[in-house]
This record gives sequence, structure tokens and C-alpha cells, in this order.
Amino acid sequence: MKCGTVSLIGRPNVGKSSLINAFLKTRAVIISPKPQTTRNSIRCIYNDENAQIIFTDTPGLYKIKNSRDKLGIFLNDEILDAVENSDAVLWLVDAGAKKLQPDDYAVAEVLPKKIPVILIANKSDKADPSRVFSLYETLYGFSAKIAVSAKLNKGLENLMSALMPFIPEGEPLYDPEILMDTTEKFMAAEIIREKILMSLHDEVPHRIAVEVVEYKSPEEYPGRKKLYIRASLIAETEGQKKILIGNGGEMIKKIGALSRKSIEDATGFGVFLDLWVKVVPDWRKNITALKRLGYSQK
Ligand SMILES: Nc1nc2c(ncn2[C@@H]2O[C@H](COP(=O)(O)OP(=O)(O)OP(=O)(O)O)[C@@H](O)[C@H]2O)c(=O)[nH]1
Ligand SMILES: [Mg+2]
Repeated sequence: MKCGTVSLIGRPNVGKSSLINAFLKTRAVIISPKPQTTRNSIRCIYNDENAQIIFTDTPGLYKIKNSRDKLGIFLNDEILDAVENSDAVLWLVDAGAKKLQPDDYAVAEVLPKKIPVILIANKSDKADPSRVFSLYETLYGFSAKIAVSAKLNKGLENLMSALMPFIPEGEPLYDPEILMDTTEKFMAAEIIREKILMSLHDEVPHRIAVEVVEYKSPEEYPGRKKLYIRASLIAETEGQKKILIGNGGEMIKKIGALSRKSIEDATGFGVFLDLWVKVVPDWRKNITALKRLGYSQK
């Protein structure tokens, strides 16, 4: 048997989370058309008859504008931690990318030279990857270059064959039944955040955090027929709170209905979802708040 850890890195929105879902053949991690969807490193476990691979989804590379942006600093720490503990790295780029960006150079500099890095041109259903390959070749000594489409499940076998030589011999670390190394509570919060990303425009979703404050599953509370979830949607300002609630509560109702359906599909239980909106001024700059929300390691 082989067993190893592989992290996925790359600019926001290139399809890192989509590729993990394609490997796992399920909707494990949340995805959205908006950049900065993923906020935490999330370990997702792939199994086949010969190997277990622990894929770490990471937040999109993020430019920190100033040192008060504590959420931004956390996102970058998450990426570096994931990379340093990997047997191989998949660096995802958009197959249609036209030029290198300053953060590409920054990534090339911080990647530990001893870890093999495979360049992945995703979204190859939309663009010919040959240009992006020659572009990135100048930047780093990649171990391999593979074109894939997470959307159409194309190129995944090629990618697996390129990756396997870097996965060390070893016994599985996780029970093959386990899909993700995270809690149901975290997954519920992520699903709600996904619906906020789907429903609200512009910057607003990026200003919102979700905290599940109560999670009572029929598995732990056999008296209950439904899974009870109480969650706070945390906004930075009264204005954002208003947008989240919407006219006559329309928006929060929509977010609630979409979330409930997805959590029901994911858990197999009926769900009673109790959503509250609250304002925590500047939560993205506040270490105590970030810690409580799972966005701080220190
Ligand atoms: N056409 C096409 N679209 C894709 C493909 N893979 C992902 N997408 C779309 O690209 C968008 C971003 O996908 P995500 O998987 O959330 O991207 P990400 O890299 O995880 O983004 P962050 O978490 O923000 O860093 C979504 O709208 C996906 O549906 C692909 O192979 N082809
Ligand atoms: Mg993502």
C-alpha cells in the first residue's frame, strides 16, 4: 500500500476545490464562481485499491495589503503549513491564463525545493493549455505538467499516474470510510457559507462568517427526529446585516432554505435550521473573533 499527503495550491478560483471533489467523486468541499471561497486548509481523503492520498485543499493565494488584515495572514499561513507537510504539491493554474502574476513569482520562491511540484492546467475544456505550460515552465522546475478539466472529469487518470511515484509506501492513516478530516459542524457552516456566496453579490460574502453554535444530531440525541442546527451569520456592519436579512427577511429565508436542503442531502437527516444574523464590528481584524471562527492558529 501507498499513503501520502498532497496539497493543492493556486490562485483563487482556478478550481482547486472542484478538482478535489472530482477525485473524491462527491461534493466534499464547497466551490463557487467567486474568488476566496475556501478559507481553511481542509483534508480530504482519497482511496483506491493501492493507495490512500490525503489531499489538502487550501485557500486561494491571497495578497496581504496590510498587517491588520489578520484573515489574509491566516490564509497564507494555512497554505504554507499545508505545503511543508506534503509529499507532493499540485500547483493549479487556469489553462487560459495569459501571463504570470506577481504572486506566481512569490509562490515559486516560497515552495520548498525538496518537494516535487506538478503543474496542473485546469479548465482545459475552455482553453488550450500549451501556452500556459510554456509560460509557467520559465518559472519553476516542475516534475510534470498535466492538463485537466475538473468540470468534465478529464485528465484525472493522467494526473494520478504522474502523482503516484511521489506517494511513499505506507499503511493508510484514515479509515477508508472517512471522506474528510473535519467535523460535521464545520461542514454545516461551510455549506451555509456556500449559499451566502451564491446569493449575495460583490464583496459582501467575503465580509461574512458563519458560526454554528448548536449542532444536535439524532445520532447523539436519539430522542430527536431532526438534526437541529443553530448558526450565527456574522457581519461586520449593520449595512451588511440588512443585506443578509433582505426585504422582509427574504434573503435570509432563501439562504436558509438552500442550506437546509444541502445539509439534508449531506447528512441524510431532516434538518431544523435556525439562522441568526449578528454584527461583530471588524471581525476580520479581531484575533479573538477569528480564533472562535476557526480562522486563527495562534
Ligand atoms: N469551465 C470550467 N470551470 C471550472 C473547472 N473547474 C472549476 N471550475 C469553476 O471555477 C469556479 C471556481 O472553482 P473552485 O473549485 O471554487 O475554485 P478554487 O480554486 O477552489 O477557488 P478558491 O477557494 O476561491 O481559492 C467555479 O465556478 C467552478 O465551477 C473546469 O475544469 N472547467
Ligand atoms: Mg476553493
